[in-house]
Amino acid sequence: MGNNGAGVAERDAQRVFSALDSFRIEVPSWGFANTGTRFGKFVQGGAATTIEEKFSDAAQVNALTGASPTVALHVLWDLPNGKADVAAIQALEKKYGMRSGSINPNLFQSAEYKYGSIANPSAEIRGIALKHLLDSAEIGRELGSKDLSLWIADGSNYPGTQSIRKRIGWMEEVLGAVHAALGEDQRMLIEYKPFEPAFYHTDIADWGMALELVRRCGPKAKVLVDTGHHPPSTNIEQIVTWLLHVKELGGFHFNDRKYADDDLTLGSIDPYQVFRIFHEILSAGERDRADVAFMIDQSHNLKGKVEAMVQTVVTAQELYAKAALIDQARLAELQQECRLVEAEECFRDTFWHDVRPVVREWRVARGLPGEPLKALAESGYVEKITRERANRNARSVSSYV
Ligand code: LRH
Ligand code: MN
Repeated sequence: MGNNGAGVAERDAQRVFSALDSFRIEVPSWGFANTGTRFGKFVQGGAATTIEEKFSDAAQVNALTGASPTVALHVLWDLPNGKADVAAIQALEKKYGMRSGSINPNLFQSAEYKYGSIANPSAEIRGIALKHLLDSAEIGRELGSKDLSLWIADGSNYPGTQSIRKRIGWMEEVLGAVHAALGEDQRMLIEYKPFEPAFYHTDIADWGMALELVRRCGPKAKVLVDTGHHPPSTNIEQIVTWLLHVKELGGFHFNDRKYADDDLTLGSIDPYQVFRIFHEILSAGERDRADVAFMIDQSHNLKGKVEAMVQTVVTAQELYAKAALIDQARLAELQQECRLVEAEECFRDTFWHDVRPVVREWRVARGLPGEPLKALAESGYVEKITRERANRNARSVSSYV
């Protein structure tokens, strides 16, 4: 990344342009809604409540960044009437020029899932969970969406209260049935999480458990890595590299955290971590990374929701551009010869490099605003939605209990 003249700059600009031309990251519908913690919710007047408002906000983010044409849907939150809501979603896709992304079933909020959903000791309740998963897969097929994204909150709060062993068997049974029902080019992504809402054991707690379940399900099942779902100081890029190596990496839920599953905005706490993850992806080669889905999974409890989402996509684009500038050939040489400091400098050099000017050039060259956040502020969009939605949002409850 030396500064020896225009040649290098031109070559690097090309690498950033081609990296950003292929970079896509999906936004979550729930990232635009009023969310909080168990200690309360700070209601925002402009927050989205209806699925139309979520599509409108997602379309605004895509119009400003050129990188987020799909919006992830959470079934019970966005299609409360299930398959009957598909036509309405298709109409919104047309109206806002967006596509439905991953379909996320809700197997965690209903009373019947107190002791679990697909791992519940009651066969009747496992049946209810399976039906919701099959309905969600059907919704995905009708919307032409590729990924059924499964997060299973199941677990227990006290040792001895549940058979961890039996629950594994029950999960395999249900997940196997879902895999068998998937459409031709549909996938199921299995997300792991170490704890919360369960605080003693979680049935799918880490990448090893998710990987084993994926392998037992079949070729259409892949592992989903939520960057917030690891014990502190976990080397997430090493897990990513393993999953790429065994060709079982399906995608990511990107966010950031300081302590637990804080769902903070990507790169706000540890941008170098995202850079290291993107490096493993980019050094994995075209074919291996072709089907790795990038998605955002955040809840914006304090930041303005649309601003936070634009900021997140912009940060992801900048970190991806930096990682695309790593001189992979030189790095491999230095690594092979164990020239540690030179290798680290070669690796880190682009992380220090300010890619914002060349990313701005890419935006303008693609007919996008050079500064998305500035363009959002100048558009008056947030003021407009706040005027339109404030009365309704003022009625929404903020307390937890
Ligand atoms: C669980 C999770 C999951 C989503 C939810 C909104 O923590 O990461 O991916 O269903 O957040
Ligand atoms: Mn997630």
